[in-house]
Amino acid sequence: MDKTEIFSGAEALDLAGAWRLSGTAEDGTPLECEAAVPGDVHSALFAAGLVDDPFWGRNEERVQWIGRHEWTFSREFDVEERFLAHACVVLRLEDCDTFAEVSVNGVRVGETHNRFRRWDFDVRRALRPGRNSVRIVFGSAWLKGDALAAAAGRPYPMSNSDTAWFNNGAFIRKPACHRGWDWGLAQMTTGPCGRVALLGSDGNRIDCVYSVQEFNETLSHCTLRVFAEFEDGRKEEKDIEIDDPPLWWPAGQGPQRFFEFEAFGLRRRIGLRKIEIDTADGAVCFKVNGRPVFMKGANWIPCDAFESRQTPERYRDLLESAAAANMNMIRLWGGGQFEKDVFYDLCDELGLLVWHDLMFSCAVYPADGAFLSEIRAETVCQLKRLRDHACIALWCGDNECIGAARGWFPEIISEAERPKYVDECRRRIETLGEAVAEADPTRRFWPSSPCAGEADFGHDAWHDDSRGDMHCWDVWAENAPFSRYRDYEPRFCSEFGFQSFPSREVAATFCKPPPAPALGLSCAPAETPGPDFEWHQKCVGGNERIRKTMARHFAPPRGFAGELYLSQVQQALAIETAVEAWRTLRPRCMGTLYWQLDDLWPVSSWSSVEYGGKWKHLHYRARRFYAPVAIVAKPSKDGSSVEFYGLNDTAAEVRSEAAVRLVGFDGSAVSSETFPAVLPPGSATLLASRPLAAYGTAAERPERFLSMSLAGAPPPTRGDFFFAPFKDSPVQEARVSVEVSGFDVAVSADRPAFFVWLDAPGLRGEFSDNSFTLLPGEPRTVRFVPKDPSATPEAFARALSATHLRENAGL
Ligand code: BMA
Repeated sequence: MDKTEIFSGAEALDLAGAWRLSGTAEDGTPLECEAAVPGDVHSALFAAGLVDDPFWGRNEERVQWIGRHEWTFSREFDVEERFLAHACVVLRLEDCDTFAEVSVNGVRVGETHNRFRRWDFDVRRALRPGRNSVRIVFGSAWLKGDALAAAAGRPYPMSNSDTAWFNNGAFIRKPACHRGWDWGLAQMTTGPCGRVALLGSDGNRIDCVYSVQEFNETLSHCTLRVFAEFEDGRKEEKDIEIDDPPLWWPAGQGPQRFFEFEAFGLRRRIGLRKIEIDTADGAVCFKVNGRPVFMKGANWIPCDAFESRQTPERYRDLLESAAAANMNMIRLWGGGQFEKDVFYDLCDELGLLVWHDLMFSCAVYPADGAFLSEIRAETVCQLKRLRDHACIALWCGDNECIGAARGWFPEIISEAERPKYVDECRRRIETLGEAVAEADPTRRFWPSSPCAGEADFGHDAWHDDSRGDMHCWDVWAENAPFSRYRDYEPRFCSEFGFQSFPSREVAATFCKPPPAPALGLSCAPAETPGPDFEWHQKCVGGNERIRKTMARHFAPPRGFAGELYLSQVQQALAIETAVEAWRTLRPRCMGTLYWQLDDLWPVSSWSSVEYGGKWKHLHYRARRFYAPVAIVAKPSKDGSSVEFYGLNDTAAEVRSEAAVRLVGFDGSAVSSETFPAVLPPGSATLLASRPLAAYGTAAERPERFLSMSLAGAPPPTRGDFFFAPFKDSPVQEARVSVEVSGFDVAVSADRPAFFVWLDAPGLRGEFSDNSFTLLPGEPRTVRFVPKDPSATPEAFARALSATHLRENAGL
């Protein structure tokens, strides 16, 4: 979408560029440096060499003082006399974080107290021809939050950061995760993080343009009603009639076409599509252009703790990775931020629908009149900005706040007080619902994620899989086996996740990892990764959970490298177990969004893409378990047989043949069978069911596994099924050979090799496949697609390594 309209009807003077930052160091001595605007104080201090890298080691603790200080951003600029002839001149601030006093030439022109609103201050009389100055003094949101909390009379706790220093995030309208989260460092940053510009106008400035798409029943005609709101409060409308509208589809369903038009002197490009959500009988079924679509995706958190590094390239890299993994939906999670325009532009372009939380998360929030009118204004402002994006599928009131109000913080909130919090939660959600109805009546408002349905406060949406969207955390948070996922039959699972360690390459960016052990050696004491590594785990007990889970599944890890590798393998196994099981439930289940896509710093976390963009095992396997056409095996409910399902998310019937081979861990072919696979459009089909006994006795089965494939269907369509944990199976020493030619790698193995992992540390890019099973006599060629144009085949050949399960588990 073309966003120049915010300047339309107005002459703009962009104040982006080099500003001065001044404040005081930790010991109170004055401090000054250059600061890029848009930007934040942490980025500026780090760029100027005034603080150590907060990402390295345990430096995070040493930079906390920054969030408790006051910071001034200032600059000078020239204004021509002609510009001052405009009847109206405003100073516009976007993403201004958070509490700021703004003055021009020493004259106070306004103050801000909410990052999520756009601020326009009348500066015409404060400006003069020639040299001018602007000063933005940012107070500490941390201290402000503490003061508001002290005045509130009742506690308003926020959860999901056991290591946070600041705990009053509920009172301040800035990204909640700035205080730290169970995957994020605490970096209570501040600054003019978005656009700063002067706009001169004469009554014709368009404040926003948005539209309503009205389709006839067959979608062969669309009336596009385009509205413009002007600075003086005028509102105008223009209708555009479109025959045979070019439809926009989510990825995997059809092309992402756009309609271009001109209205009110602006050129716009939007995706035309009809989006509905069928919630009958507890369902959560997104229908696009009349077609039910199974939502496959992940949760999004802000892509960097440093605002200055939230660049268009980073957004593109991550969202392209999501689309490449066959995702069609991203959940923009409520503890982060309303995203930059580029995020939504890319989601439009790539066909990624957005489940859009409003910015509330894991907390009880106040609901006094001032707070409610503030969040109402913020919601109206953001929705008018964003509503023309085809990608946005719904507005959701918050993340996990119904649960927080109903039952969290028992040590802080007494049972007697509880109803007040639930009532405040209801009032906040009602206010948000009204704001959505006012600013974007074209979309559904979903009260909270998870929740059992519209305005339903009475259910435990974490464990009730009968209605609404569900957050399924038993496996990670309650240590349940991966098979627990199969016990649930969610209508839509918007969160479930399992953590892993980062790769060695990423770990090396924040600590000194121990040297890789020679193969065949066990973990020596010197290989313990140390406190810097542990610091980069923000979920209390997280590393212990990762290591204990390993003991359930695998022979002991070989050294630190083995631990890193196995942690990523088991994360992939966990999520694959869930997604495969839930996709077979279609149409009862119509969506799975795992937690989480990305990281905002290098850390052990639930992400499938590491900080910096490197894909973990999980992301490669997501590309397979989210494939539009796939074959999946899962145990029957009573555990006595294996069921084979064909999955088809495309709009066309697939006629294929399924092949199932029973293979010994030594590579021997035990038996095989084929059966027809006729997969109707948009379906999960039970193709066959076989008693376990068909695959051997209870003693024999752990020595074998199933390898499945679908013939003729678009790749990748292979899958495995294991009868026992790997540690109980005779996983063999296998020799995996690689032959490199350019960026092509021919890989082969003399014995079955599992979770074969190709890696080219130091080179950015992805393999066409990775984390796969390799059978003897079935070599494969995969291709590395470098992201840096300067990457050479020679550098690739030097960097390339291959490993697999047996090399990492088992002494
Ligand atoms: C969910 C999210 C996040 C959190 C994640 C992992 O509840 O909403 O708050 O990071 O779990 O604990």
